[in-house]
Amino acid sequence: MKMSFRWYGNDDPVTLTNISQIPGMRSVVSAVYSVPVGEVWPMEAILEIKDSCEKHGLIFDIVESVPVHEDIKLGKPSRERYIENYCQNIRNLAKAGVKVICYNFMPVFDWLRSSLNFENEDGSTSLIYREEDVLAMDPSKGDLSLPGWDSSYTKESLGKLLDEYKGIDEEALWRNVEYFLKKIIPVCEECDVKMAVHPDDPPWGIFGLPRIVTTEENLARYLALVDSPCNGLTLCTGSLGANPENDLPRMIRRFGAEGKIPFMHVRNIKYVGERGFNETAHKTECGSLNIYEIMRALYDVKFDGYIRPDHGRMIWGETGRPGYGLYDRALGAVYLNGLWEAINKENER
Ligand code: DNO
Repeated sequence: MKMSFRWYGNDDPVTLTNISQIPGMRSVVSAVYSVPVGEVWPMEAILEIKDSCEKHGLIFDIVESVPVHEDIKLGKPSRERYIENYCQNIRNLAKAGVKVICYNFMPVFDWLRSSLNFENEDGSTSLIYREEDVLAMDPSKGDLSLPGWDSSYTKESLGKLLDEYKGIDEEALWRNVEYFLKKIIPVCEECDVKMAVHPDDPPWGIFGLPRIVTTEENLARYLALVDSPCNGLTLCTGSLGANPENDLPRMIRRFGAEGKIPFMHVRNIKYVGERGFNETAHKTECGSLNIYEIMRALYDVKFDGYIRPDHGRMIWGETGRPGYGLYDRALGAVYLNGLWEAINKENER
């Protein structure tokens, strides 16, 4: 198991020095943020991240994310150029020593939350999701003030994009992702890079947009589109776990045994009503997910991929990027490493 930590580059209030001081930290999960979606990342920018990490005794060998241009998800003719660029990014990243690339195939929106600073009883703040609050907004009317949402879309461009998706149902999205994977996975095989698709968050369709990376059945279908060790998953417990019917340890045992989980995102959530949850501290007792059983399942499939503590709360007065502060994620990393050590030692006896 390779412990890692997400870093948003030089603008991140969390520094590489901070990250290097977390016990057991190995890799940095990062990306080139200065290049528009769909374009090629300059080699110098990739190497700059690598060098900065190495100066801090850390390794840059996993990327989150190389975003997929909407034209690829929509299956437009212009996808050819964006897929070619995507392949070039894979080649460039491989040259710099990157082994795993995380990405998602969610139309228009990445993860959705209804609040980024819900105040918990102990004074910490969390990201939360309440479906009714999200659905009360109408993105096509520009009535969208979702936190974390890409504000680079203007009202008009968002409306236009949503219109384009009117012709895209789940099956069309499946076809478009298959087309994409068939082009990029052979390049990954040549360069020895694994793709790790991130599940949809939350794992169900929203605003009438299709979402397909949602359930065990769909994950299996996704992997079967191109059966290759390079076509894998980012198994995100908080995203998939938002649907209580998703049995996370079972998914880990199934897909982990097939060697199809190059990357784990581990966090806990507490269910609040139907289609609602609060993000909590990582510890099992703090939420609805059994983090011990998740780590145990990883141990049982001899997991040797990358793992990172996902979203933390804001604690101890920290301010910064919601979900991505230093303190609670560092506690999460240490907790996960602690569980891992205990499970390993117990089983070596
Ligand atoms: C949220 C993240 C996601 C993830 C992308 C992967 O905190 O887990 O934004 O990075 O979906 O492409």
